Amino acid sequence: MSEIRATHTLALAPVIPPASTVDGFVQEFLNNLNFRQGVALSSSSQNDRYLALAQTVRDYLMARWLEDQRAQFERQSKGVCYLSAEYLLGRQLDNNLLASDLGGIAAEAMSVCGIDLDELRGLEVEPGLGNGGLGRLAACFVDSLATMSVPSIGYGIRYEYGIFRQTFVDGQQAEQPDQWLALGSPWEFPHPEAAQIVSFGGHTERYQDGDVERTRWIPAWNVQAVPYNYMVPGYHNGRVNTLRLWSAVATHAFDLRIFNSGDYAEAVRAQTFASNISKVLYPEDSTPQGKELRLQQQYFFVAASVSDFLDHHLADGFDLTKLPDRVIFQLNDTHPVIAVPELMRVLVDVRGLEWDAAWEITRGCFAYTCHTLLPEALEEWSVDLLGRLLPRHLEIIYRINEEFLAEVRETYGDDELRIRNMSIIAEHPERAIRMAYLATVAGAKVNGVAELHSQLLRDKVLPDFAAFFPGKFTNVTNGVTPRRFLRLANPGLSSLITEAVGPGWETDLDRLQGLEAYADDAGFRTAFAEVKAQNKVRLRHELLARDGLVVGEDHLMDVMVKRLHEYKRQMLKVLHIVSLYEGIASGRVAAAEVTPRTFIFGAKAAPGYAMAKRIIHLINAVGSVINDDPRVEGRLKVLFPPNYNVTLAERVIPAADLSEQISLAGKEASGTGNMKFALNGALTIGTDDGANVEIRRLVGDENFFLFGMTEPEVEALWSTGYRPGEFYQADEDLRRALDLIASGAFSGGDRSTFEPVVSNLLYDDRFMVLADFAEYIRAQREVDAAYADQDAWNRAAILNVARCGFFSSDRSMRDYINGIWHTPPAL
Ligand code: 9GP
Repeated sequence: MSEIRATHTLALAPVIPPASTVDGFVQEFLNNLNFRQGVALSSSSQNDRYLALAQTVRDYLMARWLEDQRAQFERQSKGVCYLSAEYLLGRQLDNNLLASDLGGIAAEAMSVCGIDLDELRGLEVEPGLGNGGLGRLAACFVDSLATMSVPSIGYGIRYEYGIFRQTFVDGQQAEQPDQWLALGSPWEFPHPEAAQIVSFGGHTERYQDGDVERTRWIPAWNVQAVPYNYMVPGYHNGRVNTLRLWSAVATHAFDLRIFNSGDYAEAVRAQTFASNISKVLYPEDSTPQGKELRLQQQYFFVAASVSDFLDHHLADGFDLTKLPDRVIFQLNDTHPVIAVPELMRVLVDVRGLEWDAAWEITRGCFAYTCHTLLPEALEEWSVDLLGRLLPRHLEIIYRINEEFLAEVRETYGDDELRIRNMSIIAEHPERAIRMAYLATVAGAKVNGVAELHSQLLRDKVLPDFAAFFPGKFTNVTNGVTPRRFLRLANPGLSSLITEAVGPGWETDLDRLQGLEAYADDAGFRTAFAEVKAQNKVRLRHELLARDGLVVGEDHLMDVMVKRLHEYKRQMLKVLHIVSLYEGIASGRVAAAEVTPRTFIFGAKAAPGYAMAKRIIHLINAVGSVINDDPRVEGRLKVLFPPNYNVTLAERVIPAADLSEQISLAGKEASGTGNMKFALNGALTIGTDDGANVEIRRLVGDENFFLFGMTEPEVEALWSTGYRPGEFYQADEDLRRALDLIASGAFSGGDRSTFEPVVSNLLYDDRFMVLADFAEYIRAQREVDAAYADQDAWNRAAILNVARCGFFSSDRSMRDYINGIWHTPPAL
């Protein structure tokens, strides 16, 4: 970076942070309020105060941040560039106060100024730059990298509008734009002077460079990628890493000549085109949509990131053949995979390397994480589209494929079927680039995100590649940051843990094992139960204030929060609720016999995913009938707060008793919500899927409610021909529940409203809800029985916490470092 290279003596002067005292904090806060916000304390708005507070926290972190950037550049040791199209960051203020250990001082300072810190906290709009698990994982990983002092930089997109804001209109999902930037964004640092140019379209041409024939790309249009830097502070280690998100703007603001002629729309056409690229996050987490713009987004951010790294992070005269010793670009799912041909293009066309040397470098610089098992989520780009948008990249991909298939031929001979199966170019239904294949061929390592997922990836999704590249495939089970999801989200439990096992567990989560001994301590169990009860009260207040929803008092808190997708099987949960309701309403079951439960849902559906939206509608419809029916009063409650996000997760998870992880086996790659719940002392009811398998193994069968088919059983049932109607006929509870929905009982008597949901289950049921229903109900009865013995339940919950230290994202990072990145230990 040019500012780092400056040699003027003043440039070497240390950056002095404000004094770490209440007075120092107050002074800095008032300075920011006066000189940056331009207001006096007496006349400042709450928003001014929030912004000044955020600026003050930044000021404390600044010296370390600048020092870390300088040191990283000077050391030139191997670092990680994490390429991710999504970062679901959550609120920054509390996290940054916690990391920098300024919480106490800030609270006192605010009270000196007559300000309620909690009120300011509530003003922050979280940057929702991700859809769900994938984006939140990336946010956990950058937190861990900073906490473990690993030289790294996260690259992504600064979407002007993040994941849509969900509202319900008559129980149906409506999507509103997420205007997270509207009231100012104090955590970012724009650097327009460091913009990169990113090109699109046009054609390629050959030319002679001395004896060598070379290719150049003559693009049709360019946009500027403007970086916005975010601080990523490590926890109590004085380290501050960088997240660099790119925003697209036109290379020329507008055409003054056309503007003056009166054609205003045409005059700003380029500006509109460019800004569209980073306008909005695609609200999809499983199927590619809005194809062209999405590919533009992907190329936009990886091209800017690769150039940024090569131009600004390498020492002068850096020998590019050593690049694999200097950087690893981690590809977070297929979204950034176009970085592979981009690096090849830069090395060959721009830096003048020979193809073979460039390929050697490229193969050493990338690693690929796959996050899915759904074939529709493995992106493919039509050759036509990719060739139009990135003609040079298409040529490069063709050559990579040609050389790769030649190697395959050398091993297997002319086994055309195998060659067709392994080709990076799919031929049907249209010619398309299989991005997962490209990533697998180029990546030094390919990993799945839980043991079962990695095994299925090897055996089912990419078996030919696993055979061809022995040793390339590996597993890194996901993790979550204990700082945000335990320390911040659950202060009560955190204090209890610290009292029991001592300080330091936040960065060494295996120490939670020390809680094992306390599971048999009656006093500790009581204290643990008290914390859970307080967390429920906190949630009660939150949902009342946020959405006017009333949580049942002394209820088992049964929670299913995650994206709405058929494979996750929110429908199974609905059928359980309807079945309980039907039992009481019909008089067959006495209300007093049913464990009082509040069911909490949180879920956004992709706007184009009709079935998912119908299921949301159904959940709300079931909720409004049940919540109004005096026959189940005090027994059943169904709450669906809209717009589930990280901020709400931090309230819901610590209050949960039961964590619903009920996907069809073989469909959920890992899940990370499952880890957050277990760490916060909820018991899981779950299938043998994703990371549930590892959670169950660690917490013990007796502390986990397992149900449902295993993945091989699912496969076996499919192959013999699955007929959901047979399960419907065979199970009276199931029939009653489905019939009640079909009868219009939840739609004012209108049978047509939920008919598509019912018939989808009866005649298709791709995710085998009906096949697992009976087992699920059986497991839920076990839950009721277990919950009746509160003391035993608390013991099991404590053991869940004690045995889940493995699921720290710090451990995931260690696995990446040791098995994939080989970055040197932190200094
Ligand atoms: O669906 C997976 C989820 O199981 C996993 O926990 C998460 C993080 O690895 O990634 C999700 N995948 C996607 O969102 C798209 O591939």
